[in-house]
Amino acid sequence: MCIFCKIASGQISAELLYESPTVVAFNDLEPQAPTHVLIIPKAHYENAAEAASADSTTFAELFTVAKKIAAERGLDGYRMTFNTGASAGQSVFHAHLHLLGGRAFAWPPG
Ligand code: DGP
Repeated sequence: MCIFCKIASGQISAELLYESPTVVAFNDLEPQAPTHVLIIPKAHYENAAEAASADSTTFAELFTVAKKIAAERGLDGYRMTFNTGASAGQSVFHAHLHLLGGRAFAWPPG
């Protein structure tokens, strides 16, 4: 079982910021911004593309949760990222939406 499946199922403790029957959100272990939340489907999909194809309703919920957390924190701008594939920086192969906020972000990203 992958690390995010263990967090989603409660086998590894994490402070959950949000939980529904299909999605959980928790703080990133290595935050890259004052807000750095990971929002994941509970079901295991290797990456965002796989998650979107398999369950578009749950995939859409990831964005709804990101919007809710950003609003709760009063973020006036934020970045949402799916690193998809190792060459794009994906290191955990369970689909996850990064919600980053609380500082300015450069474009293009590194
Ligand atoms: P990515 O590189 O896009 O696959 O992002 C994986 C993120 O997951 C990375 O920012 C660090 C975070 N992370 C890895 N292991 C854990 C963990 O056990 N707990 C938490 N909260 N975050 C983790």
